[in-house]
Amino acid sequence: MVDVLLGLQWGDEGKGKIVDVLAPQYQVVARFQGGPNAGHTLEFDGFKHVLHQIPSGIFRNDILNIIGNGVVLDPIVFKKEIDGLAKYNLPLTQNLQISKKASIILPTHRLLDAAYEQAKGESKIGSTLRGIGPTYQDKVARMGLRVGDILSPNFAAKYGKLVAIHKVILEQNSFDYASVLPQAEQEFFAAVEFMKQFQLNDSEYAVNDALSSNKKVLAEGAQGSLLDLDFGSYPFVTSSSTMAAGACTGLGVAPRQIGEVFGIFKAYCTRVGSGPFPTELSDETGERIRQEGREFGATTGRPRRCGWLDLPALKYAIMINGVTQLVMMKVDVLNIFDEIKVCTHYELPGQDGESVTTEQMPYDLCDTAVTPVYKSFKGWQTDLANIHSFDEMPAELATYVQFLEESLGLPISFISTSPDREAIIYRQ
Ligand code: 2SA
Ligand code: MG
Repeated sequence: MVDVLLGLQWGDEGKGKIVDVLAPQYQVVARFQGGPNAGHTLEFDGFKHVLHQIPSGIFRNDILNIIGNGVVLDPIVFKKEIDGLAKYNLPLTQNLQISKKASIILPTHRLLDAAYEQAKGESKIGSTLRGIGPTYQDKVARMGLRVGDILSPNFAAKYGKLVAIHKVILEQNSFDYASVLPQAEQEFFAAVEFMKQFQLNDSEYAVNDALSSNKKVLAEGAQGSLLDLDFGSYPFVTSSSTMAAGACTGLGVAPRQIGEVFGIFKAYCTRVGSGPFPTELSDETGERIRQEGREFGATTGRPRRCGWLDLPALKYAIMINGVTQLVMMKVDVLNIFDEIKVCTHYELPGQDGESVTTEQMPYDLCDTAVTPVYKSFKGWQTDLANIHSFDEMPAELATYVQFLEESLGLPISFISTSPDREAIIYRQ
């Protein structure tokens, strides 16, 4: 079976850590969407490493890591990531495969990302400017380049044809590309050559062959369910399908092959970039969460917006993904609070001026004044570092966890209490 691991919020739930923890149970770890906009942080044995495009199973030598067809891959970032891994002596040309059908991010895609954001002005998405949107746009428009194209003798010509179209758009937007493009193109073509030493294949065969020989595959999601192109707070979303169904199209596996769906969420919420965020705290409490949780973008360093846990949003994400197991991250960040809040439902303006309550995500979250209604919990105010089982949890944390499990209708399989591999509270 393919188990899927994904974020239930707006990204940065701590997926990288959990993939790394679960990895020993799998023979294959595969990325199915997104690209260098992702920042998956792994910490163990006192070291920290941020991965962007490479699957989080890469530090385990006996795992095959696959960059699937649903990914948008930037060769320049890829080369930098591989160079950054050199010191670990990993067998990268053997345990990493890249789908020939993955899309390639060109230097002009990054410039287009910036040009579109500039043109949007006030209503900009807050994109990571890694060229994600424009690359998926070209894929859907059926004019993008794919990894397999780099093996073609016509690659330079194909590249030139697409870049000529990009230049017209950049000029229409009065975007100065001439001063940066030549240098970026040089780096791009060097990185494309570099990529050729890796296994480029039709990875849908690799994944399905693994399944036929009873191997276990873990599909590693990037970003989060509330950034999904269809179900996120459109237009403030990323351009890929971040939900469980995306693993099918992004790897070439049938829906009936999907097994467990691990839904990762933080004990509070964060969002980086623009867009609606009902439980956002623009006050001192939000600032305390940001400092305590070190909530700054792993790719861009941007400060993340912080707020209390949002159950309507979480229930929605659980529903569209068919989550089977929950994993709660970063509870230790809440150790400092004497009061912890959870949004149980929303209040919205109704048609006749009276307010109505709902537990559902409103269609027009961008335009509706949503007031979160909170339930308060007493904080546990205890260090959780040496706690590894549910039985040892402080009573206040146990009450909080029990409330979440009852509200969400699912067990929380484990709870993470710090970035380290070992810092986990397990359900017995
Ligand atoms: P894009 O670049 O087109 O995908 O941006 C569209 C929206 O998606 C958000 N987005 C993210 N949100 C959280 N984490 C992401 N990854 C990095 C991280 C981000 C960073 O791990 O911290 O370092 O800033 C990620 N990638 C995309 C983005 O903020 C836009 O709202
Ligand atoms: Mg991240």
